[in-house]
Amino acid sequence: KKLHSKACTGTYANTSIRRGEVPSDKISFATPFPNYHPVDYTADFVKSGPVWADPANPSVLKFNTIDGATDRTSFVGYSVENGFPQNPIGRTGVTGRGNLGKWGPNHAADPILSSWKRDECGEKVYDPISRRPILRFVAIFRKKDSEWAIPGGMCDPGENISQTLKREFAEEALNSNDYPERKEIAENIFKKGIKIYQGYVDDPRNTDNAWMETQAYNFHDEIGKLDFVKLEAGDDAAAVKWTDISSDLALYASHKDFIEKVAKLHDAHW
Ligand code: RP5
Ligand code: MG
Ligand code: MG
Repeated sequence: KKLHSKACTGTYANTSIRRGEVPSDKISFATPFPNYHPVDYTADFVKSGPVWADPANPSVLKFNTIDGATDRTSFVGYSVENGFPQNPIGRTGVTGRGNLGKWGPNHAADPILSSWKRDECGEKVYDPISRRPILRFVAIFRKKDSEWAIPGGMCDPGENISQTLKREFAEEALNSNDYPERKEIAENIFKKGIKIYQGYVDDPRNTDNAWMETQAYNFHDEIGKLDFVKLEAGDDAAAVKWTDISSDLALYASHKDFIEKVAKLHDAHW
């Protein structure tokens, strides 16, 4: 599986900045590539030093450990070259932090809420070809990227994974920013989660020195008791909806891989 398909060709994330070219056989930093000419890019909104961003100079940071309230450990492991953390998957054509706040790993959480697709009589709906029941999940539409995605987000400093999963779901799929009382809905939904994935994410914002890592959890509603929860897009989500799961899905970053794992876990149509 190619872990870098969205992070080493064309332009960087949603900018017009061209990534330096990285032939597919030169992705690994272990492969010599003397003609490598990455573009150095850190977005102005990162450079301006918002609370969630690291200082411009990484030499004051402690890598591969918990550094104050920031988790700089990695699920993959990485080295620090000349003071700069190095992308464990390889070259991306961009140095610096791009749109990401942290040098090295930027930790996120992805909450995948699933339930069975049902007809008007409440019976499970089967795919006519695979003959497997169709699973659905709550997807949001990412404003900036114009792509459907899991309603995930960055871990706040000091927050544990279960708090991030609930908070991000509440913000993006329940609009808890405008209706704080809806945080409680998320508290109740996310009780028994199953870890689907932890590791590197093929995110279009990744650079040679900053990248996304996530923990994706599935919260499955077997009996459809959550089908009536009122979804409302909030924060950086422009829309939210229950989405049928199949291999035809096109989703942000590595999210399709996570959804495939959820489908297989429940023996659902894929
Ligand atoms: C992806 O970016 C992760 O899988 C997660 O869904 C998301 C976190 O970033 P924001 O939604 O906060 O932009 O790599
Ligand atoms: Mg968010
Ligand atoms: Mg998000």
